[in-house]
Amino acid sequence: MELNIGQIRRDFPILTQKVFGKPLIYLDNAATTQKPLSVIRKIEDIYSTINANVHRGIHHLSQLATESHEEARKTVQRYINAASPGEIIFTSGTTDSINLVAHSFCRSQCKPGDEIIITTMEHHSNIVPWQIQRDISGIEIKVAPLRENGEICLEDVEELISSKTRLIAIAHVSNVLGTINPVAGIIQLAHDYNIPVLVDAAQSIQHLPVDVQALDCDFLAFSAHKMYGPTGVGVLYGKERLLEKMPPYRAGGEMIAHVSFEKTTFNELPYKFEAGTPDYVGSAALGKAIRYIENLGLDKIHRYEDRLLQYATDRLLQIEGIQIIGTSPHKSSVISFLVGGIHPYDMGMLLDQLGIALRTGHHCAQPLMDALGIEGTLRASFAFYNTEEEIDILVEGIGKVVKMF
Ligand code: 7TS
Repeated sequence: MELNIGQIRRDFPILTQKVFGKPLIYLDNAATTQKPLSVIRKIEDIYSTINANVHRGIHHLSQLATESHEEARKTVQRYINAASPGEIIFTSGTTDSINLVAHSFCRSQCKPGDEIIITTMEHHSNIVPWQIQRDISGIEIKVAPLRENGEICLEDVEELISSKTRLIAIAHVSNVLGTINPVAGIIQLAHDYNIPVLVDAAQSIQHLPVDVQALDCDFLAFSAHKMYGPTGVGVLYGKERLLEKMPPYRAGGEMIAHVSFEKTTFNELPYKFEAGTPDYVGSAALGKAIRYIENLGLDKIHRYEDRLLQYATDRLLQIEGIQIIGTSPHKSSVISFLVGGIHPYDMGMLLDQLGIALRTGHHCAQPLMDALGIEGTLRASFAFYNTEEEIDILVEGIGKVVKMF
């Protein structure tokens, strides 16, 4: 049985909305996904029934809230097949997760002149934290180049590896090009040189199975809001033996074992990295989002989204003057494009009037835009609730805009 899209769409109340009198066609899923009722209701449910601060009270509600939060951690652990719940750190999102590693790893494992390798296609959140560490810790940043069709090649990464390389940090899937990077190969290669790898899974965790033990990645970062969960929550997975060696990133309550004015000792994993009250409502809602994905089945989701990607690519290529940016055969359901000389912003504004929500601009990947020699693109990114009919309306809409110019 394949996915029943009609039924799935009924789980997402926002999709029935009209925008400017037109049915909403939401194609900005790489920025954030919409939320199913089970996730929305979970948030309401917690605030209505068990709300209390976690890990602190012996009272009944606090116990229930703590159980719910820790249950969510186990759900995440199962979803990415981590070895233990202590390896799952709740953060506020991918950005926060990468900042945690940049700060804590560089502080404890890097000396001036040591090198971090990233790639040309990284989101700013996998560039700027390393630049800040360049200023603080004196590390150098090396950047793997982009091949013609928007791919990163193992040989190019290997060429950058030196005796000073301390970490490779790479996106699993590009939020602009849609390229699925050969992370398994890069991890194997890096491990041959004893170098750990951080995988930015912000754009893969909702589309592809990610098994951290099979991949053998050392760190993995992702956001709940891009996988049908709430905003404000994310995850950093880290191998226990690496996390054990890293100092806390933020300090405050929860992350301590004992505090005196003379000396403070830190809590065990994962709490060492979770200072302050965690988003225990968000974590439980993320747990629901994961269960929603699991109920549909990632294999079916992947098959369906791949079909949408092929359909949209074929239909878009029928438009005269269109240029698709990112043509790797290994792509997730993200399509960046430009049409003739029309500025992406103008096209995006006019499509919005037709109820079509696309992303325009540099997509927080300005160095990638520089490498491509463009200012920005239009981007359509698909989720399992999108349909071929919506793609037809998009293509029709682009046709209308082209005629206007
Ligand atoms: N890494 C990648 C590959 C991303 O696509 C994004 C967000 C992030 C990191 C940061 O995630 P956050 O949840 O911490 O903000 N990407 C996008 C996008 O493509 N459009 O809006 C946000």
